[in-house]
Amino acid sequence: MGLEIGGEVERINGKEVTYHTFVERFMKKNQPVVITGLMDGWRACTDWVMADGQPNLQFFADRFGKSTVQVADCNTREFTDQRRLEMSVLEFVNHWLELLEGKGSNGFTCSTQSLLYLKDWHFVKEYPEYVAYTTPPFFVDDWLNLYLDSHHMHQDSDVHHDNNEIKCSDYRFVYMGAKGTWTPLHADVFRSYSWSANVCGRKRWLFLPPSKCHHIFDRNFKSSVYDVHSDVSETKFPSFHKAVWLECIQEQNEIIFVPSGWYHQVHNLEDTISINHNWFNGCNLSWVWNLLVKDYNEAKEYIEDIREIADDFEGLCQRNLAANTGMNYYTFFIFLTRFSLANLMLLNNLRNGNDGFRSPSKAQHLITNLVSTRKVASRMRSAEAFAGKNQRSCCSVEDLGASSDIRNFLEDPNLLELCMAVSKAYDTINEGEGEVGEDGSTAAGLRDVGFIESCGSRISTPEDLVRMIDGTISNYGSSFLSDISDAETLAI
Ligand SMILES: O=C(O)CCC(=O)C(=O)O
Repeated sequence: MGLEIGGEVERINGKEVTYHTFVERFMKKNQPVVITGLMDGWRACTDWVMADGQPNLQFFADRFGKSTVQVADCNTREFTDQRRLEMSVLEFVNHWLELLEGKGSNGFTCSTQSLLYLKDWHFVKEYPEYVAYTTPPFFVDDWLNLYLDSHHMHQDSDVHHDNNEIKCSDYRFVYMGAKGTWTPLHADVFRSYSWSANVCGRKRWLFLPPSKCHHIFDRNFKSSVYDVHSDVSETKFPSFHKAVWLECIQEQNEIIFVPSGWYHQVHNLEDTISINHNWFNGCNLSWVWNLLVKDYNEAKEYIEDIREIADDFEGLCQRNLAANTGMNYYTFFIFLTRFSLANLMLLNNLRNGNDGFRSPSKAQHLITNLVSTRKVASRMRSAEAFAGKNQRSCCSVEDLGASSDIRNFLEDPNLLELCMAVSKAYDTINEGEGEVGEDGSTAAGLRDVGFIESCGSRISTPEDLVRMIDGTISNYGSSFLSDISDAETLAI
């Protein structure tokens, strides 16, 4: 039985839409969109593509051949994903070239050859000096990658070990696959947004909005359909036939914005190379927390029968959550704390600037971030994980900062690095909007944080974080905040 396609993804010209409009129409409304006009001048678009539009495989072999990458075998399912192999880029390219040579004159490949798809290559981390592209301004408010550029998500040695070093290093990827390679049905990690840019080739995307995702789950909401084009069992997935899909054919030089929680399956219609980032920010932060709560409840239910005999049941749930989901309540909380501090330091710096309040949009942005962080932190307050008796699991030595003096956070040079990166990102956005660029954030200015310390000496729980945000914001006084509308929504 075929799929019911209910419509197509909207298309816009990225040059004709402002950042503000993009946020309102697509990020906040959580709607997918295909965007043209944002890939001009990318080095990837020349170096990686031959004159006839085909991938320049020889370039990859020569320049990046030694890199070790993850490759999915598209013909073999392993649990909820395709089987992954590890190989060098050179081996991957050679396999691809063999596939091309093995093609008959009719264009079909020999059926015994496996269909390999290079995925999740942390290209930017591995080749920082080779600037393949610049992130379009619509996507630079990326808390996830900004944070991971200066911090590890996991301090806990259980989760953070050398093997994970590259795997957890960032969420900026290159994908490369021959015609026919594909990605099974899924929603993105952390329920993040993603954007995916086609450097060459074409992709077919099928989307299902979050409100309709129950159609692709089994009766118990435990497993979801793997391949929408396979013979999906009606007994197992009783309402799958009711799903109505949104379709999109993404051409070369087009970028697709994938909103939070939308299930999607993707097929490469031609030999394709794409660049892909996952990210979240103030607009979809609550999606991340909702997912953590859902996955935590599942992790807890799974080991409920050993609750009585476990020394540290909560700690065990949190370790399992981190292993399965990539984050747990504590890592997310530390992330929120650091990110809020960076926002507060930048805000303070803007207020203290000698040249006055030069960047109102930037201040507005920082406040909006704090508002959304406060909302999530406020919901986190009731979590058992932060109750007094469970603080021990949270405050392991490695979870530096969580239990510590606020000074530990503030004196960490990585926090300063995060501040600078956030500042630069918001300057980029504001420049695009025609506002004056850099606000002149300096390390010395950012370190002037007495106002934050005055709000309490420790941030160990979401309650402390909420108090710090409220306290420092109110510290600014109404004159500073008078033209920043979001500040009002902080009032409790
Ligand atoms: O391009 C692909 O094969 C998959 C990309 C994807 O799933 C995503 O960007 O979320």
